[in-house]
Amino acid sequence: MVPLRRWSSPAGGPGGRPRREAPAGGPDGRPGREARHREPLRERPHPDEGLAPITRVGGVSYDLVIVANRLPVDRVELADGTKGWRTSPGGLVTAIEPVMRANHGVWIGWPGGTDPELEPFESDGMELAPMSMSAQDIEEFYEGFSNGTLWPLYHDLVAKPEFHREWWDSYVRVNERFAEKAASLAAEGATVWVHDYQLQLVPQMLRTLRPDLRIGFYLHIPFPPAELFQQLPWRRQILEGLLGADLVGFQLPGAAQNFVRLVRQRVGHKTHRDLVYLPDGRTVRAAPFPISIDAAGFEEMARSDAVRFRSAEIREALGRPRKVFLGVDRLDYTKGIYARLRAFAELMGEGHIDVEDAVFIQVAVPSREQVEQYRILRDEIERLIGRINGDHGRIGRPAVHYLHSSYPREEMAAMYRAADVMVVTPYRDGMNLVAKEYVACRYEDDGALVLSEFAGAADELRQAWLVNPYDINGMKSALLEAYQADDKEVTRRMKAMRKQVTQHDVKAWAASFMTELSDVGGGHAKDVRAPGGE
Ligand code: GDG
Repeated sequence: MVPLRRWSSPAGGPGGRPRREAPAGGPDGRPGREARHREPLRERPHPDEGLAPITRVGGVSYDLVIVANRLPVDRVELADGTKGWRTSPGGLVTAIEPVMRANHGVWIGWPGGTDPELEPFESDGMELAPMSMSAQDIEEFYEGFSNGTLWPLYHDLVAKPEFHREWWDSYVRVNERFAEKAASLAAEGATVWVHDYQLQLVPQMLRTLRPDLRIGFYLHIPFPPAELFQQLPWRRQILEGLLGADLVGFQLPGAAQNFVRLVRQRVGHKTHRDLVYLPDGRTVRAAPFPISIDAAGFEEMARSDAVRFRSAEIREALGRPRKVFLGVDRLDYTKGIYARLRAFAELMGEGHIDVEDAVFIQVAVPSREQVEQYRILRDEIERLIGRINGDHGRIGRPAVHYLHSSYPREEMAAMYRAADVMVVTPYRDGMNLVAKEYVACRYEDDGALVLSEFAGAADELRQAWLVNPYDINGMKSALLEAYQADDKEVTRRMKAMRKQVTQHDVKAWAASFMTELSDVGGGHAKDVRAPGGE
């Protein structure tokens, strides 16, 4: 296996249970080769001493309030037993951090674990307000309703959603607490931006508490078609919760249309195109805002000496294969990791790809480890990789290099730089930032992207080798084509994709959402029906 350095695991992962502590350096516990002569690419948790509590004058509050399930930092236990903070990975963090810094707002969210509620504090120039979660909240609100009901339901039933009334009750309670916290921190007439499926009731709850606020909501995952959404016993409450916002943002136009259609059918409000007219005179807009990345930041990182050096070192450690395939995903059943590895293995089995020629690096970032389905998925993937390496590997040359860990951004950039073929094959994905990050790092216009049609990113990255992840043969053909494509073809495609990603970066995404949010809302003079719905 490649001695990639791990990002030291937090003592309390989501759910407050200990995660496997990762050794520094190589997976065997010895320092990686590079670690002996160079400062490792690693993020370190910082202890509490560095944190300044925010001084609020007379209960002063914020003009911009971000409300998300997670804070951009995790509460972790340090080696000496004291508590500290560590920047956490994830799509939302990557996207929101620059917006927060530019606007100097406050971010409300859960730092992981079950510590009691802490005072707001400043970290890395960002003001953060931690929310507490009890073990019951984690089990019923987070692992239960959010990840056991909504996540599979919103991802095309890739897994079977479970409906439990006590999970729903917990979802309502936690949403209420988030809404109350936001109401207490927002200045008069402030803008509040609520994020994602865990907090869909917050907009309406917050509007009831603070009618003066301008409220935006953004859904990072897909919004399902009516045929699936209507299975949800609490469908109407969710729709009404979202309608508390002035602007409801989605990744893709289809999701916004699904929402408007459901509001018309299930709540009975009058709608016209992307607008919903409420009986109280408010107008709500539902529109697509495809999220992106800090493209310039990724490119700069990829160009840095440290990352270039590290990327060469990775290829060297892999045994200098001619081609490197790469997958980087949270270990989630929506991401299609199993199917892509099977496709790769079949190509090896059929002699199209030789292990002396090509290897696959699969990074599987630990995720939702307390949820049964995720543990089963991990076992299945690890069994498959064992079989692939047993069948196709040679001494010192495994076919698949599997890394179950998370890494600092620089290490990710080094992997993106080291990879000739990036393989992103989710069954369903709101956007998929990994695909865009890969493109941003390929500043030499090389590198092939194999991308699922069912990732939101496929709408923009049309020049990728697009695949249906349910079609293993189709996926094999695309992998092979990408592997064999000549440089000219690869460059033509990558150039076009780079143009798209650099021109539509996360700054543009946030700016367009904020601009729309400041434009919408207010009254209408429509004669609307009182909600009848169902
Ligand atoms: C949700 C939606 C939507 C991953 N491992 C590490 C790490 N990451 C970063 C990646 C990327 C992000 O996490 C993952 O984002 P994705 O978009 O690929 O997927 P989700 O986590 O499922 O995100 C998704 C997204 O929200 C944003 O709206 O695109 O559809 O499902 O940025 O780089 N970062 C670091 N170390 C890791 O080990 N530092």
